[in-house]
This record gives sequence, structure tokens and C-alpha cells, in this order.
Amino acid sequence: MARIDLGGSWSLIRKADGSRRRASMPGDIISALVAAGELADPYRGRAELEAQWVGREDWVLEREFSIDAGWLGRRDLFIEIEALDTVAEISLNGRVIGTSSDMFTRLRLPVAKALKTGVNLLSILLRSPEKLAAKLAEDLPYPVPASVYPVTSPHRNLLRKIQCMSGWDWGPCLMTGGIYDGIALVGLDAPRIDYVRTTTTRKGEGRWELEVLVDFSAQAAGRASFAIELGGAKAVKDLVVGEGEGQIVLGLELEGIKDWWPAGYGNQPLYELVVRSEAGPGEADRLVKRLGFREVEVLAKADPVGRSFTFKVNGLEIFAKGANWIPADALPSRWNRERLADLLGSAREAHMNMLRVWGGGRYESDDFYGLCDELGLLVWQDAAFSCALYPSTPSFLRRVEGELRHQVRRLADHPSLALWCGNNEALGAIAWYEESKAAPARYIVDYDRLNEGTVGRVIRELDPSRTFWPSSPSAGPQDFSDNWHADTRGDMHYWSVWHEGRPFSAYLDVSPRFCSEFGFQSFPSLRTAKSFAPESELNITSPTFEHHQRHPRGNTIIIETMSRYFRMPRGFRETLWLSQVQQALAIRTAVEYWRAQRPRCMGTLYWQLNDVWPAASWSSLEHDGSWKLLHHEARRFYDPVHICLFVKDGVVHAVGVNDGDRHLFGVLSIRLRRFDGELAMDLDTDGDLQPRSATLLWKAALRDLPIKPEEVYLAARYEASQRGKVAYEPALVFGVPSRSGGKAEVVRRNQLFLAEPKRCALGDPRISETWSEDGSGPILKLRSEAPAFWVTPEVDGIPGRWEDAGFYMLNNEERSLRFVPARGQSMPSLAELRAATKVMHLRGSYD
Ligand code: BMA
Repeated sequence: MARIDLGGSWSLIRKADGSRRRASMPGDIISALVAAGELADPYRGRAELEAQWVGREDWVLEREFSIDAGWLGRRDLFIEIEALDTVAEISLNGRVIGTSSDMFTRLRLPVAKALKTGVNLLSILLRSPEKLAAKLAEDLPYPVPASVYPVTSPHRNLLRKIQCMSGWDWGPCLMTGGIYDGIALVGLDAPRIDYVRTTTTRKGEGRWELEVLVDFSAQAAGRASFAIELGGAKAVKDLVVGEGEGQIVLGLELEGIKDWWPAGYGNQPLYELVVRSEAGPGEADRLVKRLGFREVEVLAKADPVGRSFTFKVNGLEIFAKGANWIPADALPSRWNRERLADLLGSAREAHMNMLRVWGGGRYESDDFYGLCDELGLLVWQDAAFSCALYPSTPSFLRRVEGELRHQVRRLADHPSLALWCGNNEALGAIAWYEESKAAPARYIVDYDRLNEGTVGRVIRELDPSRTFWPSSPSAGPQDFSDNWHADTRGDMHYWSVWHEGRPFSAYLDVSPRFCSEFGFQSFPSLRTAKSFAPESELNITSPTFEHHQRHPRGNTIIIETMSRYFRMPRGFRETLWLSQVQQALAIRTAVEYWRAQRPRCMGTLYWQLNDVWPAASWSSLEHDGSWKLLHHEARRFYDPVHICLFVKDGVVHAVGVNDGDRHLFGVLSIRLRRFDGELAMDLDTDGDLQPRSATLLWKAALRDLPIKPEEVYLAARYEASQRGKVAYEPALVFGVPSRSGGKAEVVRRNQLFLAEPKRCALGDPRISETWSEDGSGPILKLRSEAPAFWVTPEVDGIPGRWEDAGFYMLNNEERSLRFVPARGQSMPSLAELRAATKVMHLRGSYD
């Protein structure tokens, strides 16, 4: 394959005045204007508001490239654009070679008639998305509403463009445009390989049958040969192809193949499949994929509770642990593999095994799915529709059909891809708007034409191996009932705590089969706050800070919730930090209860993993990838072995969950301690955990405890061995390794306040710091004199984190920590770290 990468330096021309500046492609218009010094970085202060005109303009992207005469002789010549945002007309040397109006479709534009030897001029006219959307809205026979957010661009639902680019309740409105993921000139003499889809069938231990379906297009009829190869096994087919599109199937019998597993269940072996097409001596085509061999199904079956929702991989039922993924950045120029690897690596580190690629974002890049394949992160993929009604005009449906035909065939072979879903909350949205409430029938018909008639039909046709789930949330196929508050069937979005202001304990009022969204906001860290707000605006209610909160009642809800659970924090820094404590507490409450409901509940995906810009939001990772306290907490509450602690209906419970396939022989120690650490009650109980189970190990009514709930907290320690009972030594206190006969291979601890923390008289833990250094870098040793909660060594000014945060320390406990620099950064010196680190903990947040 001859290929010229057309990425690099382009010119960006504002159509209205002909002004030019440089633009780096792949990339986007707003980023180019920022780089040219014509716009301030829209993430700083309120500069986003100054960038709103960009989406109301037409722009031209232009570049020259040169080819030699050899190129013109090739049988197939085309320009390939992975993603073009959005409504565009593409010309080569003044001749229109194509148009596009869907950024989720790949373009392969024939250029034989326009290409010339020497210098060529490629030019892409990008029309104003905002003006086009307004025009499309005018032409509709009746209004088709969408949810709008504080800074917004109207009618986003009429464009096939990332929906959250027009603003969201966590994101800015940046209606940019551009070329994403790659652009190239390609020359071939063989039939062009458009897509490769494989079917893998297990035949026995390590033996698989591989069927490879190749979609191709030939520019001329003639002889051709297709070959596939995987790990030394080969198959070839020679045939005569006609001009136009065709399909061919090849097969291989494979041996010695190892299964691909989600994270936490085994390894992720990947095998390279090479597909080639040749026709004589000229340029062949070649496509390489990495395959993983596994069986995946979604069990959504009627059962005595309602309808299950369970992922099953290689015969094992998997409890899905994860979060919702939104685009890595609001500005596409800032998408790159490094950042994806960082964010996805953090998901894996927190013991996640699934991410939901939410419908308000995009079908992600090849890098994204490739990394999920490597990391064992299962992907729930929404089609790109969210929180809106959508038209069902023929042109809209035609566009969607093209988009899905591309995306399904592009993505279907990723072993990580576990489920296709029709949309995010678009079924529920029929009940949201005045227009649809007044005349539901027309919108229901629209919905059905789009979702069942187009999205579902195409997915079922092109990827029959996977489940198509109609919407999220949904009670299941053919069931169009509201599933927001139904915990007996399908997947649920549970928002009553955040949006309806119910207490954290309300998470215990439901036992979802699978909770695909639930969330609680927090503020960003001080370091992130300083990245967008000047010193004078570092205040929760300053205009800049309020601008970086897109939920209309967001800051009020955060502060009001603090007043319910915590003593009011001292200052700005403590308020930011405490908001993260409370977010971690909220989500942990939900996850621990729902994990304890296994097997009724088989998945929790919290809202949301990441951020598109620096702001207050529901994320556990900040915009720069750093960990909020929720992410540290997630690493604990998603641990494959965990002791879930919760109070339900006045009864405190300790439930052991074991996601693994080994029986655990264990002992659970329950301690009630006063806030000076003194024991008020202690007992030990058997803690055997079956593989893949949740087991109630201990419970007690609060009123039967020997002390008032606000005078103590519950500390649980679990020690287990996979071989046999751990000999238990009752004199041991937490934090001291077991000296007992059987070695504890698993040690876990967890703590729970039995009353709102604000009612508890915490002691001052007087945490002391000892700094030292070895060959791997600085070490911070902390020592606490009284029980300390949510201990957080917080760094200001240095990108990176201490390896743990938000942890608990018993009196006289010591804890040594190392610093983890942000990806690509070097280890700071001891002196720098020492100056930048402040140890936060609950008692230290108020006077
Ligand atoms: C859900 C999501 C998002 C939204 C979030 C927080 O409904 O699907 O649309 O950002 O809630 O409100």
C-alpha cells in the first residue's frame, strides 16, 4: 500500500475574511486559534465564552502535497479521513471530491480524476455547525427538542457530531471542527480491504475456529488473491473479482490459543491477524488486527426478581466494576494515546473491569479499544445519542445507517467490546420535554425508527455475536417502560441521591440488577483549581469557579450535603478536599451495598471516570488524569476481595465479597472503637468466602450495641488464606502483620462511621511526618496518635500523587508512602515534595 500521511501543518482560513493561520492536523479549529494566539485557552477563567463565535463561522482547512508520476498509474487512489467534524465539502485542486455530514463515518474519497503530478492542493470547507443546526431545525415539520446546558449551542441533536461538544452538565460548549484520528492519500493496485470481521468459535482446549470475513471494493474487475495469517497458520484464496464491493470468507483452525480474560480474571493474550489482498505486482492492501479469543454473552433473562443483567465471559459470570467514559478532552487536538493510556491505566489500577463509552461522546479511537484489549477493560458501547429526541427524517436515518455500518465493522473484533447499546437516556427523554409530553406518539415513532429500525437493525445484522441493548437505562428488549427507578430488571440509572437530594442511605433503598449510572459531584483539587482560576478567584462562589460548574445547582448540592454529614470546613482548600471525601463516601456507600447484593446485582458503573476540562464534576479522575479521593476509594471498594460495611434499617452489616475463583478461609475481626482508639467492643467471626460470592459475615442492630453510634466507629479487618483456616491471634491490632500459624494471603480492612461524621467528636491525631529517601525516590512516613480518617497527603504544584490517599490510620499506626509522578514526569526531589505536600484528614479540615 502506498500511503502519504497528510497530517502535519495545514492552513486554517476563516471564510468570512480570508484570514489565515497555521493549524496542526489531526486537530481542531479552536486549538489552532489558541495556538495562533487569537483565542485564550478556553479552559482558563471564562475564556470559553470568548470562543463561542467559532462555531458560527465557516472555515477552510488547506494544505499542499506533492506526488510523483508513479502515483497516477495506481488502480485505486483515494484520500482517507478517519473522522471529519462535521459538515464538510472536500476539494482537490479545485474539484469537489466529496461531502460529509457525519463525524462518525470514515471517508474514503476517490481522487483519480483530480490528482496530478507535482503539487496538489487539498481543501476542506467546514460549515458552521451552529448555523446548519438552526437551518435543519427550521426545516423540521415539528420541533425535536434536546436537553440544553448553561453554555450551549442549540439543536445539537440534528447534527451527527459529538453531542457534548455543545455543552453538558459537566462540560464546556466548544463547537469546534477539524480532522481527527488521521488523514492520508492511499494508492493501491489490489482490491481495497474495507473491513475485516472475524467469528471465533471454541473447539476445545486451546483450539479455535477462526472465520475471517473481508469486505472489499475493487476499482477494476480481474484476478485477485486474499490471504490471512495468524501465528504461522495461513489461508489463501484466489478469485476473479468484479468491479465494486465484494465479500470473501477465509478460515483457519488454530491451536495453542490462550483465552482472553477481563482484568482480574486472567491474562489478555492478543494474536496478530494479518489480512492481505493482492492483484499482480502492484501495491497490495494489508490490514492488521489484534484478536483476543473469548466468549462473551449478556444474560438478560426473566427470573423470579424480574430480568437479570449479567456479563458472562468464558463461562464465568462477571461482576462488572467500572465507570462511565466521556471523551478524553473537549478539544480534539488534545486527544492522544498517552492520555488514553494514562486514564485507562488508572481505571485498571482501581480494579475496574468495565467502562461504558457513553452515548453523548464518540465511538472512540482505535487506540482506545486497543488499550482496553490490552488492559482487560470490557467496553459497553453506546451508539452516539444522548439526552435528546432525534428526528427520523430519511436523510437523518441514512446518515445514522452509514455511521453504524462503519463503526460496527470497525470495532466488532475487539475482544474488550462486550455490548452495544442504542443510546443514553433517549428512551427516557420522551417523557422529559413539553413537546413530547403533549404529543408523545410522533416522538415514539421517531424513536422506534431510529433505535429499532436503524441502530438496532444494523448492529444485529453486522454483529450478531453481541447483545444489542436498546437503551441505557432499559428494562430490556421490547420493554419500553421507564427503568429509572426499577431495580428488578435490566440496567438502571440511579440518580435520586444527587438529583433529588436524598441521603446517601437512599442507595440502600434499591438493589439494581446492574447500575450503569449513579454519581455524586466533587470539586477539583487545589492544583487543578489554580490551573483555571487566578488567585483572587479561588473561592467556591467566585465567577470563575461558578463558571467551572455546569450543573445549575451543583455547588449548592455539594455544600448543602456537607452541612448534612460534616462539620463545615475551614477554608477553600479544605472545602475542595472535603467535597472529594463526601463524593468518595457517597459512591462507596452505593458500591458496597450493591456488591453485597450479588448475584442479584451484577454490575456497578459509576458516573463518571474522567473530565473533558478542569471543573467541578462527578469524575474520579481530574482533567489532567490525577486521582481524586474517589479514585483511591474505588481501588479499595472495587478490590476483588472486600469487606462491605453498611447500615441498613438500623442494622450494621459486614458482607464479604470475593470475585475470584478461589475459596477463601478467613476470619473477620470486628472492632468498635472510640475516637481515641480505645476498644468498646471486639469480636471475631468466621469469614469463609466462596468463589464469586457475597456472604453476610456479621450483623448487629445499632440499638443492641453497648455504646451510642456517634461515640464509636466500626473497624473491620479480614485475614484469609486460600489453603486453610488462618490461625488467629486475637491480641494483634490492625496494621500489624499476622504472626499466626497459617499465613494470611489476603488482608483487608475497612471502616464505617455509624453516625454522621459531624456528630462524632474526633480526636486530634497529631500526624507526624518523617521524610527519607532511597534509590527509588522520597518516602513519606506518617504516624498517627489517634484514629485518623481520610488521611490524604495532598500535593500542590507538582503533577502526580502519593500512592495512597483517603486512608484510615489507627492510633500509633505508621504508614510509609511513595510518590507516583504523573505520566511522563520525573520524580521530584525530596525538598520539592516536602514543600508541596500537606497532610489532610477529617479532623484537620475544621477548627
Ligand atoms: C446522566 C448522564 C449524563 C449526565 C449525568 C449527570 O444522566 O447520562 O447525561 O451528565 O447524568 O447529570
